[in-house]
Amino acid sequence: MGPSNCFIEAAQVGRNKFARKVDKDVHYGTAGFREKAEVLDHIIYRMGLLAVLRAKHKNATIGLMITASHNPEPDNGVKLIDPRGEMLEASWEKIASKLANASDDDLETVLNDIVSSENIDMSNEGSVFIGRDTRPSSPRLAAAAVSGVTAMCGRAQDYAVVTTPMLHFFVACRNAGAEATEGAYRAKLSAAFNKLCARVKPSGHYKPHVVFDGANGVGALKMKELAGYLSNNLTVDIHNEGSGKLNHMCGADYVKVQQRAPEGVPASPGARCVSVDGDADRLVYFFTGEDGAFHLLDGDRIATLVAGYLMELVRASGLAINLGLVQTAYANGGSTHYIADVLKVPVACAKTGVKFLHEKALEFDIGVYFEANGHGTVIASEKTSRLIKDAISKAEVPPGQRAAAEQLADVFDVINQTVGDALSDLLLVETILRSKGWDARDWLGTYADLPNRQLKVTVQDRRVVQTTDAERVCVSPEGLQSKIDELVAKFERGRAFVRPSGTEDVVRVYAEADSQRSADRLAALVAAAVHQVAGGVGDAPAVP
Ligand code: G16
Repeated sequence: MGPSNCFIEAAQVGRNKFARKVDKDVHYGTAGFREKAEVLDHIIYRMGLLAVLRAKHKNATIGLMITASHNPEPDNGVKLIDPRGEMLEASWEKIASKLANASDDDLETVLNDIVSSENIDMSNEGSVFIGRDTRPSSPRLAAAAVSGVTAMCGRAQDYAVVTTPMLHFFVACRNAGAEATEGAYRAKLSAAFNKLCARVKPSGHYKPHVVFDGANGVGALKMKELAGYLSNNLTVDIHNEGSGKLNHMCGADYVKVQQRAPEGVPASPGARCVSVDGDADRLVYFFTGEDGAFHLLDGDRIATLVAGYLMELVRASGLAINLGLVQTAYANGGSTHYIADVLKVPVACAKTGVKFLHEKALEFDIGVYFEANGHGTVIASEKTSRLIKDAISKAEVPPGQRAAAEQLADVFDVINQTVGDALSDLLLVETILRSKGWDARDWLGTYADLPNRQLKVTVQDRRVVQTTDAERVCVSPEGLQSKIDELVAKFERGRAFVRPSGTEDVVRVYAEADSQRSADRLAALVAAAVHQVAGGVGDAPAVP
C-alpha cells in the first residue's frame, strides 16, 4: 500500500473503530498519557499510528508501553520509547498531544502534516514493539495500539505482559542488533549478578534473602521467573502476586507515600522487604523493627548507597571519572547532606520526571539518578566505559586498580541503563549490601532522614499551579509561594514545596521538618493554602 493510502486507511479505521469518546484536551506528560481506561482507546490507537511515524522517522524500532504504572487499577496509559531505549524526545511529545487531540475528521490532515514537517521517509520499515501491564483494560488497549500500527502500514511485535523497563531493554537491544527477548534480559541480569556474587561470600549481617511485594502486578510475575536463575545467591519470597487489586494497599507508591508496610506481606521483624510498582520501574526497601516500627529505605537511600559504593570503586580504580548524583526536590534533606558533605559526591537537582533526571545525569561521566519514590538508575558515558575497559586490559595497571575497574565493569552489567528498572535495581542493591556485609538496619544507620509528609490537594485546574527552580519555587498562583515561605519559617528545619502532578489530577504537597508532628502540620498548612489560593475542590484539608 502506498503512503497516502496508509493515511486514508488510518483515518478511516480511526473514525469507524476508534472514534473519540471524550472531548477533553489531553497532554503527553513525562509519563505519557494517563487517563481513565475507558476514554483511552482512540488515544492509544493514535499512538500506534504515531509510533510507526516515529519508527520511520528514526529508521529504527520504537516501543509502545500500555501502563499507568503506580496509578489505581481503573486508570491506564501509554508511553513511547525511543530507539536507544530512552523516553520519547520532548519535541515529539507536542506532536503526540496534537495527534491525540485532533478531531476524527482531521486525522488524515494531522498525519500528513507530521510527515511533511518532520520530513519522514515513508518507505522506511516502521517497526513497533508493544508491551502491556496486567491491568484488565490492557489487552483491549494493546489491541488498539496494534490496530494503529497495522493501519499505518507498520509492523507490530506484541510482547504481551512485560515490565516497562523490559520493553525499554528490548527496543535498545533490537536497535543495537542484539537479542530482544525475555530470555536475553533474564540471562543478562542473572549472569552479571551471579558473577558478582561468586566473588563475595555473604558475610556480616547480610542474608541473601528478600521478601518481595509485587503490587499485584507484572513485577511479581517477572521476579518469579528471574528468581529461578539466581541460584542460591538470592532467594525471593514473593507476595501480592496478582490475586488482589493492582497497587491497592501495596506497591512502592503506597509504601513510600503512606510510610507503612503493604498489606499481604508477612511482617517478620528485621526481614529485608522490597516493594515495586505496577509496571516494576520503581523499587523501595523497608523493614519492621523488633518493636513493630516501620522503617523505609526509599529512592534517596538507594541513591546514596549506590553513589557511595560506585565512588569507592572509582577512587580505588584511580580513573579520572567524574561521578555525580541527581535528585529532585523530593529528596530528603538528610540524604542530600549525607551525599554531598559526607560522601563528597556532587549533587544536582532536576524536576520530577525520570527523563529530566536522565538528561542531567548525562552531564557526569557516571550519573546516578533516583527520585525519592524509587525510580532511577545509573548511566555511564562511552568515555567511561572505554576507560574502564582499558584499565582492565592494560598490563601496567596495578592489580588493586585493575580489580576495582573489573568490579565497576561487572556492576554496570547488572544495571539497566536505559531506564529505572526495579528488578535490576534490586540486584544492584543486593550486590552492594552483600559486599558490605550489611542488613537493612546497617543501611538505615548511614544517616537520619528528616521526618516528612506528602499530601494531595484536588483543585479545579491543577495547571494554575506553576513552578520554577526544579519545582522548588511556586510562581503561580500569585501569593502562594510567600504564604509557603511564611509557614516554613515557623518550623525548625522546615522545607515545603507544591507542584502539579503529571500523572494524577491533583496538586502534590511535600513538607519536611525536625519532627513527624511538625512535618504533618506543615504539610497540612501548605495543603490548606493551596486549597484556598488555587481553587480547591471539596472540603479544605484538616490541619492536625
Ligand atoms: C511517573 C514518572 C516519575 C514520577 C511519577 C510521579 O512514575 O515516570 O518520574 O515521579 O510518575 O509523577 P507525578 O508526581 O508528576 O504524578 P510512574 O512510576 O508512575 O511511571
